[in-house]
Amino acid sequence: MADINYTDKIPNNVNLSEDRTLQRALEHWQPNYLEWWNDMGPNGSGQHDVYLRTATSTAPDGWANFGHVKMPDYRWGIFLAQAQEQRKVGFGDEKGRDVWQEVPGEHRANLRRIIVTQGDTEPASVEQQRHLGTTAPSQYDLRNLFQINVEEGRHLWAMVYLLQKHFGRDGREEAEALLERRSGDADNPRILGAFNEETPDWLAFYMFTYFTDRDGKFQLAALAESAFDPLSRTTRFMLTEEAHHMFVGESGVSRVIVRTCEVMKATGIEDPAELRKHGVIDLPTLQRYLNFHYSVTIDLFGADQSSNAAIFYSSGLKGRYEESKRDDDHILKGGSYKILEAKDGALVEKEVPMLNALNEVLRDDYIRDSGAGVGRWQRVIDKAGINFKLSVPHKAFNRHIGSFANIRVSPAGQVLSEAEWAVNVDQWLATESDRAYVASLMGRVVETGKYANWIAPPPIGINKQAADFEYVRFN
Ligand code: BYC
Repeated sequence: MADINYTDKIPNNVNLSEDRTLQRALEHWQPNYLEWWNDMGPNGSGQHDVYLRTATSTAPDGWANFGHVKMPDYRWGIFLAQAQEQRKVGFGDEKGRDVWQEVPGEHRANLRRIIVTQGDTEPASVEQQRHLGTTAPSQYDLRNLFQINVEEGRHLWAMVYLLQKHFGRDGREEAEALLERRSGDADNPRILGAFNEETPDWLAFYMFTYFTDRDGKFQLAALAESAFDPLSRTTRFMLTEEAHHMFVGESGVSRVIVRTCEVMKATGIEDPAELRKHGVIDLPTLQRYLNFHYSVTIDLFGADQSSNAAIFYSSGLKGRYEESKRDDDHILKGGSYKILEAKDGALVEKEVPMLNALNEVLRDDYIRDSGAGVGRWQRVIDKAGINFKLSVPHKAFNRHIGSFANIRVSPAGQVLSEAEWAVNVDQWLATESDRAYVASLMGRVVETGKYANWIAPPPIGINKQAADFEYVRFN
């Protein structure tokens, strides 16, 4: 069923009205979700009419409908991609067998853990971005923020659906707990590190949506391979929404660079302190933000050697990125993979069993993919004729998960002493003064078609709207 039923209280394409128990459980959860949205969702936005995209169908060509919506009235629901007939398990010990429509008892705990971890990131990101609406650089950007927020809310619904339909009482308890944890809370934090960091300003927001939402792309793609078919179908549809989030990040950073380069060229100034007097974000500060978001995000792939990852793969719960395009046996027993470890003050390669290195395999796929956008940002700088090289730091830089967690490594990949790190860290990671400067630029721009001084307008509007389109009616 590709078309979504919007006449039910909870929009869905899973025939919800035929499963009364599930419907009741979800209708019980719905007001708690709305209460969470009102408490932790976008600050002060309850009266705005926002030009949002709503899914109407999960068919590849027909799912978007644009119109002004009050966000608390957004129709969050349950949308699964269409089932693939005769789908077979594509990897692991059960390769070639029919996929599962129900959770096998022996995999229940691991599947629940994966779904909860995925689900936890969604409300976390909304909480992290909660206050950004009050400093949006334009209506266009504000609309994009809200679009991302409502979709992350829907991604929470996607995971809650799986928990409530397939995990009985435990699932219902986990669904409640997803509304109780809070990003950055000392007592009840979100599960993964990056989702407890702050997103204090719009440069951080664009970096987050470029880098951290891309972790979403890779993790969701790995889950889309799952033998548990409902998880595969729901993550496949989530991936279509994720693409827009990464676009907002990539184009956002790009527009910051365009504006900075414009001012650098017009004034001939290269010195960051002097440039700041013109109210734009200097490129070294942008690089330091990049270093932070990149390193925090690659931590999200977990430890470089992980028996969890091996179990998830062999039991068919979580595959690799683009599993079916890979030319191997999709079982991986006996294979090996090279990871890095620190030895005698240097980083050296070490061969480990492939199955245990699957977190690292996914991280390396991510690293390749995320570098491409950084290359496109570099081209903006080169085209402006400015002599500055952006780069992604070495994968051992500023890590807190895995074998690099307890060592200090420079962005170039040199193992450092604690003292060497301390002397240089302010050149590599955004300092308090960088953040205070960026915060000082964050004024709210509400006029239609106007943009803050530190960012260039987008080349084209959302849904090809004209430059002066009213994306948000503030009422
Ligand atoms: N922070 O054996 P390991 C998205 C824990 S983003 C804190 O490597 P595993 C989105 C780990 O839990 C995509 N703790 O673990 C983006 C384990 O704990 P226990 C989110 C961490 O399980 C933007 C221990 O360390 N989806 O959608 O192999 C906006 C040992 O580690 C972290 C998923 O992540 C960390 N960074 O790998 C909105 C997919 N990393 O058992 C949304 C589901 C590890 O010792 N999750 N630990 O208590 C998974 O597949 C896996 O849980 C992970 C971790 C890959 C995350």
